[in-house]
Amino acid sequence: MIKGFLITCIFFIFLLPIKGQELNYDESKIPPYTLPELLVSEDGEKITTQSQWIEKRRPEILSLFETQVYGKSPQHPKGLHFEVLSEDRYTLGNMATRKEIAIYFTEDEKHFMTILMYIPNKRNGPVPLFFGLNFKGNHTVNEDANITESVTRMKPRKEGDSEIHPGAFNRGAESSRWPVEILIANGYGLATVYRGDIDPDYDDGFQNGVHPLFYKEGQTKPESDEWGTLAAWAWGLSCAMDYFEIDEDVDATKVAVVGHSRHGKTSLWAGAIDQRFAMAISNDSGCGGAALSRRRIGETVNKINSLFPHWFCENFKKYNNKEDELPVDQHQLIALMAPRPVYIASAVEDLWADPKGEFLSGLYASPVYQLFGLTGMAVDEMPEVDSPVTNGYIGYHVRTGNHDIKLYDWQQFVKFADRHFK
Ligand code: GTR
Repeated sequence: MIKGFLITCIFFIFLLPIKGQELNYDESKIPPYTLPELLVSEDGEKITTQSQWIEKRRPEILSLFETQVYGKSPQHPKGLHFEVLSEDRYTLGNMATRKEIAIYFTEDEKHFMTILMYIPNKRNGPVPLFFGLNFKGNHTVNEDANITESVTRMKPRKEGDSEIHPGAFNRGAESSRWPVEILIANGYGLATVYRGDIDPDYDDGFQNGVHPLFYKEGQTKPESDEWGTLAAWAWGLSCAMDYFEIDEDVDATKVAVVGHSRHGKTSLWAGAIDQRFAMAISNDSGCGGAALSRRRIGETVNKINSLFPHWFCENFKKYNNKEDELPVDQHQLIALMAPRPVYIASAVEDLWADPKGEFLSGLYASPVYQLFGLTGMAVDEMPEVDSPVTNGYIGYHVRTGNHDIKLYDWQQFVKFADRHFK
């Protein structure tokens, strides 16, 4: 653990500058920038009504994010089907029912992801749900010994090694990030999927994961404007929505898609491509998530594309060190949620993710909510640490501490969901 941390520090301190990627953490060194217009369409028309936004401007912005940032995803496959693999009514001290559901992407059932779901036993009908990806496998989310262990898939350590690492992570290893019992006690269900079920998180030229299922004849990797790994993850979450719509225990009109860090980027993109998600929550999502790219503080487009060449579409690399040429910025991604509620969470020590840039995206997305007669961000200035802003449809907090998703974050998400779902 400590060894891993030290290696990461050494990596960031030494290797990045060597690659010519200077780190800036100084507000005063942010170059002047102009954000792309939110409410002026490509042909110069001013967007002043909801219908202009819905019919004209939103599709333009969505399409730019699709072709220039995350990449276009295919339709849900024809073979998409589901199977409830297990159901246990007496889990978490008899407070919850645990279900595991296979979401098969193909008719032949060779490619699937497994949803782990907890539903409160005390309920009067279908329940609202928090839903998001986990990093290390479904079995790491809770100590519950009966969760089926995910097949953990990671970069092979050396040539010839397998990408499958059995037993790589202990049961409950990530439980601090998933306060299941608290969600259940508050009347919410929780559903989660291991990201590696959809696409393992390393650059293998898109040979594993779901991408090859959609290659046209002769195609060996996505086109420049087609999906990278983040888009594949978001697409997988969207496929799960098809299942939630038929699960009688779930209120599919109240599903909040939630994610930390790279999964926070994913939850925002999932909320953009699939408007059935009633809320999106991004925790410490940073560059390519809630943070404005043009601020170039902490992680930049060039850095993220070098460290994680598989996350975005190939076209996004055109903007390495050329943020001003990006036809969009991340406030427009937040705006794609409108009029649905969205929550942005930051951590004050997480300078790599640019907390201020995360706040500003929410602030600058707010004019779209006004078109719907709603308040987006309810303040104009970044709030103090640990002082959540939750009056509007764009919630925000910056919490004490480091890059992580903690109980404090979840407590704010529950309060925000209570306001909008109950
Ligand atoms: C970092 C990456 C961030 C963030 C984070 C995470 O290394 O630079 O953009 O996504 O990983 O997902 O934990």
